[in-house]
Amino acid sequence: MSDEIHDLRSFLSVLDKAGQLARVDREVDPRDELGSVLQTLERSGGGAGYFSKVKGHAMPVVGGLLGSVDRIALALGCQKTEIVDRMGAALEPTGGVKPAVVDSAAFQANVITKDIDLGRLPIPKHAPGDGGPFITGGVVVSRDPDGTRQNLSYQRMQVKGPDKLGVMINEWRHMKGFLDKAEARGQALPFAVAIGLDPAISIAAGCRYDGDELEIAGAIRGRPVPVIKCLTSDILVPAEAEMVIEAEIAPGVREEEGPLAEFTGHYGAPWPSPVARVKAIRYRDGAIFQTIAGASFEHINLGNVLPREPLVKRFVSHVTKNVRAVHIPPYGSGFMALVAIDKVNPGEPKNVALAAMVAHVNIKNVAVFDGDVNIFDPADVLWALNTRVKPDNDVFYVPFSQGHELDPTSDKRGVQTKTGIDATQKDDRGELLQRTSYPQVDLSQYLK
Ligand SMILES: Cc1cc2nc3c(=O)[nH]c(=O)nc-3n(C[C@H](O)[C@H](O)[C@H](O)COP(=O)(O)O)c2cc1C
Ligand SMILES: [Mn+2]
Repeated sequence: MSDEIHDLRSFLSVLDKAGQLARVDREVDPRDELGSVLQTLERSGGGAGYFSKVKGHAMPVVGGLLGSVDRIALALGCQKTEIVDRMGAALEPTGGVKPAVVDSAAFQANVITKDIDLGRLPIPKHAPGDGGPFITGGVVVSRDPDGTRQNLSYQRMQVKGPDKLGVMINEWRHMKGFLDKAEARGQALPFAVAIGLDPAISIAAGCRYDGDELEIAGAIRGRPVPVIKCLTSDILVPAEAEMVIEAEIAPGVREEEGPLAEFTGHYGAPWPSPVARVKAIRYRDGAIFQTIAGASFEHINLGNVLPREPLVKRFVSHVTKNVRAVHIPPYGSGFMALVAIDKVNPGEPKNVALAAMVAHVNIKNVAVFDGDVNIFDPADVLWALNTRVKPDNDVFYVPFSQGHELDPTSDKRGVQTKTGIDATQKDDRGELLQRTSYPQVDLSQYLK
């Protein structure tokens, strides 16, 4: 299946065939309406959204593509249970597949370098409290001013004028290192935004990797990502993108940017962010604009779930040989890890919880289950938490440990309390307790 996917359009047709694309043909306002439709689709188990009529624009918009485990499995061409190991393999530094430079791209069909007007693009204002329209689903391609190393990342961009963007770059991002170097020399930092992509590239961009994340996308697909040089810099961008925006950050300038719905499910505060000028926009004929609603499961899957589940699996595998499944549920904003094990020793679940807590700084709460619990089903998770946990024995805290600054329970430096929960069945009652379970039937045989 994954062989079929090489760009956005081929992924959309895979989603459509699988009944995972919700086509919205009614006119939808990109301001405050499109984001609500996306979020409603996601929370009701609907498909990704394809908006054919966006008010004031000829260009269609898609969003929510990687908002569910089913669609992530389709994107990776694997079973749902294989996602963690597929990502683990793709993130192995030795497994990277370098991109290959090509000499033409479909987005060369339409080129704008004069009278740039971002208002002509269907850039949504997603959540009601967002500070304005933001490019959120674009993958930023930047380059170390000292060399040839490229980097992929998500840096949301607020539209601040016809050719002006506010670019949010956290302190610890690779792109921040590039910007610091450029600014120290009084130089501008060029970058490109690739929009409308093979989901392997979207997934790679959310990963932290000490190299060019295009190599992760290549590893996912098992072949090089075709790339082509920008018009205004030497940056190499994915050649099969729907659209490429080229821009440049002015050195030393900061202006207020935000707020935007954050992965924590809260609005972030406005922030003094760098400012960029757009120099070129190119797009394919019939280009489709891709977006990600802030605080959506898609946002959390890309930034907090897919890159980190392999880390949790690796860390817990150090303390037990009996890992059945690992999951960072998007509804926990990336702060919770769930682990299912076939328990051998009574103390094993707590060691597993401790290991998961240090796999990534954001992991705050860890619950460890028996192998019969489906940790991908919130109903099963809550059932086990309520019927297999004796809090005085089974819950422990690690106060004053390091978490993420944006976690609303942490202090300004990210110091918070981590919680471990042994939600496995305890031996002293085990023989009395047989879990009820009804065989699952094929409902299509009953509902005609
Ligand atoms: C939808 C989405 C939006 C994001 N927005 C920002 C942002 O505005 N600023 C930021 O610094 N990181 C943001 N992130 C996080 C990082 O860009 C991203 O996870 C990436 O791994 C960072 O790349 P790096 O490790 O190469 O620095 C966002 C992540 C996602 C998935
Ligand atoms: Mn990086």
